[in-house]
Amino acid sequence: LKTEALEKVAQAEDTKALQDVKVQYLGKKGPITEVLRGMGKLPKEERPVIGQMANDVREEIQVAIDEKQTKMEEAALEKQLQEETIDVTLPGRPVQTGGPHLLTNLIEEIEDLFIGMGFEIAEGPEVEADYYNFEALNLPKGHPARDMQDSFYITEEILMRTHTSPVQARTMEQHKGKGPVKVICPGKVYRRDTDDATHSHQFTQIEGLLVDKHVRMSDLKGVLNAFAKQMFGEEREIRLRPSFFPFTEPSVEMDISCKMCGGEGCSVCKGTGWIEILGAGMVHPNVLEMAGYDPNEYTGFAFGMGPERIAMLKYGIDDIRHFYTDDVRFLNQFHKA
Ligand code: FA5
Repeated sequence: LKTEALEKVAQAEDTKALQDVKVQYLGKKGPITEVLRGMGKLPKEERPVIGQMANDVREEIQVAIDEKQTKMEEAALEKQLQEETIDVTLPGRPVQTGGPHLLTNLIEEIEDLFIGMGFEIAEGPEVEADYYNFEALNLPKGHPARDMQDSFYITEEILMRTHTSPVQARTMEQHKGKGPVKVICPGKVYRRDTDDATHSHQFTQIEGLLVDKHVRMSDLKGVLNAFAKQMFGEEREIRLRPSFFPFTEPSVEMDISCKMCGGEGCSVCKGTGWIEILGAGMVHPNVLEMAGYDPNEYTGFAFGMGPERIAMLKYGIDDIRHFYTDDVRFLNQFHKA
């Protein structure tokens, strides 16, 4: 019986078969239980001998089953480990990494250019007082030129700034009418403009302001020329047109020849061959005076440019909306390695 049971244990191929063997030989209806149950019928002197023997056999079969069970579990674990092995020598899948937006990079490039000419960086709030956005810039309430910049008002006196020019007024005020000011002010601005290929309702500007004794229009021209040549290269054409801003007198606008059509005229430059990138001029005496500077002693120039337009011209981007729709296929082209 014992040999037969041990053989079956050895032959069992899975836990189910092993369990069957256990039930068959050690179960309640198994032969060993039967022997033990029939002990009462045996002569007294045989009982200990038979009992001992039955217990020994049961013990031996039980040990064999337990060992087999452990072996099976180990084998199963081994198999699982082998199947789930990770091949660490396989090349990894490339990880998509983000990077600074192309506008962030361009703004930094422009900042570096002006820092190289001795300018410092100044900042101001995006939620601005009507006073700094308009009044301090010679645009009193009801001035028709306020319509040039359709605004998002928050209250009657507070709005989303429509340009970075309020930082001019704030910076001059901080200097309390004394000493030179030479800053550029990058930041976001907001207008109720209808979005199209060259207009966005939220865009960025970089303001420039230089105030000192004896600053002339030719200084403005020199700085803008140096900037444009470094930004676009010697071969691109630049032109200054007379213009109007209430906070500068005289005022100009600077255009760069269109890269898309090479000056022939296309949908981006609306057939003109030129794209306007900035407004500029000599700081109006009223603006100097309101900020505490004596216009008889000090003069200055200021400019405000649109980095989106500059990026479009520099990289040949045909629609300003690409900057703000977050299409990674577009953005990835401008990631620096
Ligand atoms: C101004 O905002 C003046 N504050 C600029 C200035 C500063 C003049 C200092 C004189 C002295 P303007 O509205 O033209 O001006 O805007 C300046 C530049 O911002 C434009 O040349 C253009 O490059 C960009 N810009 C204007 N409106 C938009 C728009 N909706 N979307 C994208 N860029 C725009």
